[in-house]
Amino acid sequence: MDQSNRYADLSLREEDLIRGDKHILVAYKMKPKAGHGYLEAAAHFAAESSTGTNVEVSTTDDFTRGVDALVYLIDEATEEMRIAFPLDLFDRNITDGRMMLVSFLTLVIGNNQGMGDIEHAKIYDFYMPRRAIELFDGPAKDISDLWRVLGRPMVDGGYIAGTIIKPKLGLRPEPFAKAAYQFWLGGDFIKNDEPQGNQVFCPAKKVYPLVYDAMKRAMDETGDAKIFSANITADDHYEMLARGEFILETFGPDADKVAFLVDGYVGGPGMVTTARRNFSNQYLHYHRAGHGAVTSPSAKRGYTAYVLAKMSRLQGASGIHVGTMGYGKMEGEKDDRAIAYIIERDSYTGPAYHQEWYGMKPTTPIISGGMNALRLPGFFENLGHGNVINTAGGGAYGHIDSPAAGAKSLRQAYECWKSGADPIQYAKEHKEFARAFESFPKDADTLFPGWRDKIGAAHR
Ligand code: CAP
Ligand code: MG
Repeated sequence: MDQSNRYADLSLREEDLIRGDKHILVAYKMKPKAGHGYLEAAAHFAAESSTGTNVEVSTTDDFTRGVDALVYLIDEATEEMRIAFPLDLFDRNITDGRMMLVSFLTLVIGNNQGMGDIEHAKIYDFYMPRRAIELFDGPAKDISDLWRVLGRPMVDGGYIAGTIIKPKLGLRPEPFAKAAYQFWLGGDFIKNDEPQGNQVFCPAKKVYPLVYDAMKRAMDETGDAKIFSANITADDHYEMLARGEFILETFGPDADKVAFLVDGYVGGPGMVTTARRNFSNQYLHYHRAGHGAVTSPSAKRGYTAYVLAKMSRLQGASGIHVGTMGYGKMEGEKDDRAIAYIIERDSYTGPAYHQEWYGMKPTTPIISGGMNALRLPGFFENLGHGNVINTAGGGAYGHIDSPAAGAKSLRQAYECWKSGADPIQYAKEHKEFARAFESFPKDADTLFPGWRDKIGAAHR
């Protein structure tokens, strides 16, 4: 059934929709199944994403039609489809009237995934009007709260050198805490790896007291504050509360040095909001493990990593993993810096829409995935700044001298870039950075050909 006379209005102008402040706009790459007209398929897509189905129903009235989602732009040649969703379509909390991300997802990327007349559709950008920005929680804490704890300037406080306790699983409490202590002798920030929680061989109630003890010893020995990002991911709301409360009680007077990690993609919006609203005094660290299923460039459905990061800021992520922009081990490219810019700036023009955030706190770009000291200078040059959290697992625990040396090599890489120094020259004067070349020789050969001779025997 062709519903384009109801669910499409190509006369609508995007600037008018934006000025009207009553619509969420969504930009898709959409391809209809063979044999289906583009506008017809797009209109059906909008119907299924708002007030309709595949046939007219007798119960529709004029008010219903007033909240139809409307296709307002198509370009079959580029598979471009843009839809305007009336703000009133979206579900609101009965508790406090706020908006919820799950309603956004279930409408704009719900039933329309897998329709019989759609080959595929993927969101690559969306626009939130001011009223929607006002109605989402946004972050409670941001990187400035971490800079405060670390004794840094509250603006441009710079690079936070972090790691992930590796191996990913398999450490019992004592070796786990020892690994944390060893890194903290040189670094700032440690996170649980995304699957680490309360495994039978490493019970939370045994390991976190030991981690806190390691933190205190490292702080005493270095004179610097340290931060731990503890995983409170769980299916059950009350389990999350139990984990968070235990961790805060354990870290007691140093609970301000604890961030809470949530595996936000696999856990879903409810889990993120449980953390955001029940522990709003803690930095909310959003790990996106699993996101590649929909965000990978090879995925034709779902949404992009840019969209995921933008949604996480609305939900209140203090920081989210944004990838390594082609410098690490995960999929990515230099232009992925847009994923950092949309979450850290108050105003940014993305691939389809300009977005103002009206003072909503920024979400920190968290850089992780195969990073080490050698890869960082190029990364910072591409991004243009170092106001990020970097968690390097292999890059710290794979350093041939020690995790502390690995941590120091990460910071030295940042200082090298910030000073504009030549990495080879910098390596001659900074042992841990030089030893990163020996630790990751394949990277060194690729990034700094002839490095052995150039650095010389200084730090063999
Ligand atoms: C990195 C990591 C992170 C990935 C996630 C891992 O470890 O801990 O989970 O970075 O990817 O398990 O692979 P390494 P992303 O530092 O040892 O690679 O940050 O892109 O979401
Ligand atoms: Mg991990």
